[in-house]
Amino acid sequence: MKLSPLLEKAKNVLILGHQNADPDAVSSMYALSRIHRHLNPGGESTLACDDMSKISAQVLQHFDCCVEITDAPQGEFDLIVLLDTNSRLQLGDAIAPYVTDPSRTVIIDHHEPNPETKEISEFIILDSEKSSTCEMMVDIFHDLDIPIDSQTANLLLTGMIFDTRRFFYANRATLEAAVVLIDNGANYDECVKSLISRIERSERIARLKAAGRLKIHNIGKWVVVTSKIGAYEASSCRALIDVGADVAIVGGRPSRDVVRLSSRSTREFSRETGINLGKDVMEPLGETIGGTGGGHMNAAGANGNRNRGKALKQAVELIRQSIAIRRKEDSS
Ligand SMILES: [Mn+2]
Repeated sequence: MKLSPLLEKAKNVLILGHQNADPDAVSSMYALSRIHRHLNPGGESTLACDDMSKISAQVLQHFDCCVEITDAPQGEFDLIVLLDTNSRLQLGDAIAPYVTDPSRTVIIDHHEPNPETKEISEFIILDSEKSSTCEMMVDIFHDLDIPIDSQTANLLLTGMIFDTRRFFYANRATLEAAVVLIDNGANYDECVKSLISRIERSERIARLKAAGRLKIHNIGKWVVVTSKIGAYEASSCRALIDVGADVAIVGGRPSRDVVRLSSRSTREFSRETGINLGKDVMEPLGETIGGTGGGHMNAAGANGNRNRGKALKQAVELIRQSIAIRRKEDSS
């Protein structure tokens, strides 16, 4: 598929990113608007998404990039380009209705294709091997022989750093694309800095309190911890895992008759014990606290209105029993 004739012809392009657009989405949207400007200097592009993440706003501000991104695009568009997503669902309710004509819709994305992808667009550039959409944009600039300005280079490198978790998920092509961006004026230090954000004071206090009130339960080789706080129970669980727990269960009581439980475990714990925090722990605890519970293997929660202390004790017992049963099965 040739992207350049489509962009050369298009007078008004609508450039879309997914809901709660992250730095990979926002930076690739900006980069595409630069490509359009280069190919069709008289044309207009409108950038839109259903809300932008806090960190994306911070990145744009860090680089003094005053690009306008709307959640209610106005007017007629000859071409629509979806970046960093390939489904209507991920665009959100406010933006999805703009995607109507596959013959005028382009998708540039690095996620696994969705059954819907082929229905919404006839022009798909999709590479799920790529670690970010920003990395794909570097290739597009190269293929079209368009120079990358330093502002765009900074934003694209930041998007790559964000999606690769600072190059934890990267291969040779990723690193080469990063070098291209640095050669075109991106400043690696500034890109990393633009993504650093300190969590709010109230949340940090909650995490520290959770650590201060900690109970440690040694179950075989596993360290299971429980604690109680007012709010921020999920954040506290993450913090406790970072400090060294294999499993963290925190009970929050944001108001008198509300009890919220949150839990996290390491991958190593779930892989070796087979314990699913959603099914094996939070589902039964939902009943104990007079509500419901559930979730995933390594992250789960429950909401109710009573028995916070009892539920935390029960959580530890449920984990102890599951481990004991498994041990018996292994030795028989
Ligand atoms: Mn992405």
